[in-house]
Amino acid sequence: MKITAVEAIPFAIPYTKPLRFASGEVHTADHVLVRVHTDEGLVGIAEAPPRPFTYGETQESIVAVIHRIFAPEIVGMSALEREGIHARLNRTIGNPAAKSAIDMALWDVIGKSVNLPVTELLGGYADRMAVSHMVGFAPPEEMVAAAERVRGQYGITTFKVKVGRKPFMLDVEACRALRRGLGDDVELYIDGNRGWTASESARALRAMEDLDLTLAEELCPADDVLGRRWLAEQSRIPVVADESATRPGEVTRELLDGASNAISIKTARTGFTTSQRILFQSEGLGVEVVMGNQVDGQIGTMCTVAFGAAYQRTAQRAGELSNFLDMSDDLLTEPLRIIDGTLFARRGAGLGIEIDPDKLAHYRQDR
Ligand code: MUC
Ligand code: MG
Repeated sequence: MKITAVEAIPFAIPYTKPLRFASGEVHTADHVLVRVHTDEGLVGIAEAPPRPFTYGETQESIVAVIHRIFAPEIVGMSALEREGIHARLNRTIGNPAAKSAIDMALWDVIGKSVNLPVTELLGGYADRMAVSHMVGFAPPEEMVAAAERVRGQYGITTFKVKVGRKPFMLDVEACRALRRGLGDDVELYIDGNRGWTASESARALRAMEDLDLTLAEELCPADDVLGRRWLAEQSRIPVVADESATRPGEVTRELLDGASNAISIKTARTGFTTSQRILFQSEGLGVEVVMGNQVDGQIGTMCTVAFGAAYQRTAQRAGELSNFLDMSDDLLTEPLRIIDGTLFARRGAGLGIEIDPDKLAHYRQDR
């Protein structure tokens, strides 16, 4: 099954409700649809969401690196040669979203070729995940109203609250309002996107000790090596590495430095192949993992749930699978549905999703 072409199609779909967090804002899903074609006529799909504030990639850079470097390197190879393909892609440093979309499109094509769902090929542990919803920056009453709406409409009861504003008491008050408004039955955890210093983070965690938060993600800068260790030592809840642990080597460094003791896995930046490595590494070292979200659209969200449902360690806690709810539209023929706080992986071959040609024609940016 030879790869005959790799397409990278830029598209743009506006958000109805932009997401605001300490390292940036997302108003439009300026993503790239990646399609890998094979000589058997099968086409694998995935999407690459550029996040310049974290990885330096832009929509233009993703299209360019795929068309100019990655496609010429892998056309002619077998779609099953994933290790060889990664060796070629990794001759170019960086570009994690572009590489990951190619990887996941290859898994989609492999699933289609054997008529099996990717989630079963990966691990087949479960067929669904509980959903965690991200609550972005806004005045506290709006954050509570947004969470209540999502709980009422979709049955979601786990919320990741964006923090990292200054003064940190703004976020302490927002978290307090969320706990008061939503009650004790919801799970709340926080993500600072590196917005605070280590000492602000320590003070904020102390000020929120009575709120029963379950996780604290990426509160201070990744390069504050000793500050992070100092913070993790005194934190009473697991400290999750997200932007600071985007590759297996960084995961090892974060954990052995004592800077974090849980890992966020995002298929948008490590695809399925490297996400497996990070998952097994975390499992071997005995740390918790969370399925994160890179503000993915519906294609990326289906990739996250296909991976997260496949393994016990990823399926056992709610995955971040709901950012697409704030988009005005998407590209799929059959939209994703979150019901009773749960999202199912699809039972069809590969990822089980199809692109609607009319929607793609409408939203693509290259014609
Ligand atoms: C997160 O977990 O940080 C915001 C930007 C991004 O790349 O991911 C999100 C959520
Ligand atoms: Mg994060």
